[in-house]
Amino acid sequence: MSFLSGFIAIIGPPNVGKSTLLNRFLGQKIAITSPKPQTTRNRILGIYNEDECQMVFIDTPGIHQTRSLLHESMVRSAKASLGEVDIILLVVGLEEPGNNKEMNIVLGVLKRTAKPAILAVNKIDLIKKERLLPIIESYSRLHCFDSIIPISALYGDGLETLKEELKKRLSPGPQFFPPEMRTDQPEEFLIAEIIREKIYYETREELPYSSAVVVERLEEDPKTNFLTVMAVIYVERASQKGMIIGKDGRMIKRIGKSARIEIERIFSLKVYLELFVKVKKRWSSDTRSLRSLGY
Ligand SMILES: Nc1nc2c(ncn2[C@@H]2O[C@H](COP(=O)(O)OP(=O)(O)OP(=O)(O)O)[C@@H](O)[C@H]2O)c(=O)[nH]1
Ligand SMILES: [Mg+2]
Repeated sequence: MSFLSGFIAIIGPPNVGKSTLLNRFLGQKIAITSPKPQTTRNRILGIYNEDECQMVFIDTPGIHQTRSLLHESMVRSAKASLGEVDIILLVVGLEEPGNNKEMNIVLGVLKRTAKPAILAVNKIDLIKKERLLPIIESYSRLHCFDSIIPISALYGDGLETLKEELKKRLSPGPQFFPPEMRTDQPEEFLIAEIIREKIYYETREELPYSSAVVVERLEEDPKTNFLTVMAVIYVERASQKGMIIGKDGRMIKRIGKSARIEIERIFSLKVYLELFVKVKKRWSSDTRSLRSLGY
């Protein structure tokens, strides 16, 4: 039998568990996740390998009504990913699609492609089976999906079935990436993302959305097994800088500590993490700033 491969875009509204699903598929954290919407800002590539197949997943920012240039660039990158793939994996939560504006945008995008589309209804651990059926029915009325699979990305239910459905739709093709490769993102990006994830968990209101992180220095000392990381958290206003630092520096210490612990675990190295906070005025609505921050 020939080798099978394909590119799969994971798309959907914000906060439905797309990145959680990617991590679960790969058995490794590639994409950050959080209970707040609009966590993912870039397309994140994750490579899944078996002896006879390779699936290249592209996790995307949640599609939503845009409010800023940053959001526009996020939604654009989600939509653009559809052009690059063979299969579309639409992930939704448990809300009835009904009058949900975001869902209508997503379905509109889907209708414009002729690619096979699988629907994964996620977070089924949160409801009783009887309540699931009407949700599945309403989705099946909205689009002709190739398959609809209820899953729990968090606990793993349904993921084997979903994987089989995806495998069935792969085509004979090459191994696009070497089998030991999990992602194409540089270490600096993953580390910056982990710091950003901690900001999503530790801070409130507009702060997560006004923060961007850039790793400016990354140095590994093979003799001591120490990884030195210097990163800058950019915010949009001076008042936000104060909030990220917190009283007596407590907030930035909390963010730094939880990020350091996770970076140490992922890289199996001791980490020295130094965080700086800088103001880049209104970066989320300025094209040049967005570009310089990687959006
Ligand atoms: N109960 C439950 N929670 C889940 C499940 N999958 C994801 N979550 C939670 O849902 C929240 C959002 O998950 P993400 O993976 O960040 O969602 P996303 O779709 O990537 O979100 P954006 O990147 O903002 O578009 C997190 O708090 C997850 O822990 C699930 O199967 N069950
Ligand atoms: Mg995400």
